[in-house]
Amino acid sequence: MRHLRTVQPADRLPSRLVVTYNLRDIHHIAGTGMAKTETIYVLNGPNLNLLGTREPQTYGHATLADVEKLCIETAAKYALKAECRQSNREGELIDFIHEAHAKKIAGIVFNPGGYSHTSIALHDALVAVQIPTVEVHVSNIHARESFRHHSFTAKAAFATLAGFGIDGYRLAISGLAAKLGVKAKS
Ligand code: DHK
Repeated sequence: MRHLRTVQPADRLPSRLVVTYNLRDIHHIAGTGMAKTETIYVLNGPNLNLLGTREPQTYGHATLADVEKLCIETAAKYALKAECRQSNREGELIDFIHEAHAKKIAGIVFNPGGYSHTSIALHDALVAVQIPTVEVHVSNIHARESFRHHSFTAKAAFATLAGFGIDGYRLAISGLAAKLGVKAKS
C-alpha cells in the first residue's frame, strides 16, 4: 500500500520566496507614474556632420540637425530621452560608448559612418559595454561599393538598418524601444 500523507499549505510553499522585478515593472505595477526616464545615445560618426550637403543623391537633403530632431521626437514618444553626439574621430566615438556605460545609458543608435567598415576598436568598445545597439546607415551599403558591404561594428549590434534614409533612425529607435520593453506613450 502506498504511504499517503496530507500536504499542509506550509509543505507546498518554499520556505523563502524570492521574486525579482526590474524597476520599470515595479513602477508600472504600482501605477505611480514615476518611472525614471531612460536615456539613449544617438551617435553619428565621421562626415555625418555634412549630411544635407554631402552627396545628396546618396544621403539625401536632410541635415544632421534634422536627424537629431527626429531622434529626440521619436524617443519622446516612448518616454525615452535621446542624447545626440557626432564625432569625426574614432577615439572620441569610443569615449562616447564608454561614457554611455558609465552613465547606465539604456541603448545606443549608432551610425559609425566609414568606421563601420574599418574599426575593430569600435566593435570592441560596443562588445565591452554590452549596451543594446542598433546600427543605422542612411544609404543601402549593400547596394554600394563592395568595401562598404562588411561592417565590423554591426557584429556588435543586435540589429542593423540600411537604406531607409534618415527614417532609419526613427525605425531604429522604435526597434530599440521594443528591445528595451518600452511601449509608446498613449
Ligand atoms: C555613412 C558613411 O559615411 C559611409 O562611410 C558608410 C554610411 C555609409 C551611411 O549610409 O549612413 O559607408
